[in-house]
Amino acid sequence: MLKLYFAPGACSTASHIGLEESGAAYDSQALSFAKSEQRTPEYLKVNPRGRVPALVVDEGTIVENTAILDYIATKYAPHLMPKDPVQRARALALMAWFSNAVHPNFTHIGRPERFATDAAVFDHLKAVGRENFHANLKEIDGLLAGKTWMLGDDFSVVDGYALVFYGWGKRIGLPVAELANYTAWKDRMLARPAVKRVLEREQSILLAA
Ligand SMILES: N[C@@H](CCC(=O)N[C@@H](CS)C(=O)NCC(=O)O)C(=O)O
Repeated sequence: MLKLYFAPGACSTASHIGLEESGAAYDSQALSFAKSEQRTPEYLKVNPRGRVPALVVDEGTIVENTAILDYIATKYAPHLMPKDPVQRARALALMAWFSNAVHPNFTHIGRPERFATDAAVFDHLKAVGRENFHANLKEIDGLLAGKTWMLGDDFSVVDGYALVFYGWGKRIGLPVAELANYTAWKDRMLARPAVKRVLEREQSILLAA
């Protein structure tokens, strides 16, 4: 049996959507960051880094959205990743970029103390993070031009990951509605029953007006 550990509204929404779209049976547990539940001794046994998502499978625990999403597609839902090697490499490249650039830019806004010890530079780090994150959202908007889904005609696990950042942009008050391609794609995402179920379970800001 699979078990997903997630936090509502966190980057783990990507894996949550991937699992729900895959149709695989899974159990899940929500952790509250407000209560620091990602740092309890019980959870640190699951993921010693104290981060979500973590997916417990028969053989142990898988962490990192990119790895979890690739695992889900490979094992349960091959239609959620491209079969062609070049297209598959492009899907992985997008998820790697989400993980190593887009997500850390957002982290600068909420957790500047992770990038500097001098509190005098925190406001600067927040401002630069916000600017860089906004630029990333604009780049995603450009990538979606003329496409139905992130990779083109076929929905994939990359789509669930891209939705995380639209929600975060909305949360911090960036003018996401101005991003025409990204917003139209977000509306297509919200029309998918599996996506809607996950967002309702997580009480996502994406469902608010
Ligand atoms: N690159 C990792 C990032 C994991 C990560 O940083 N998750 C955040 C939530 S978005 C977390 O668990 N934060 C808890 C904390 O920092 O205490 C992935 O994609 O899985």
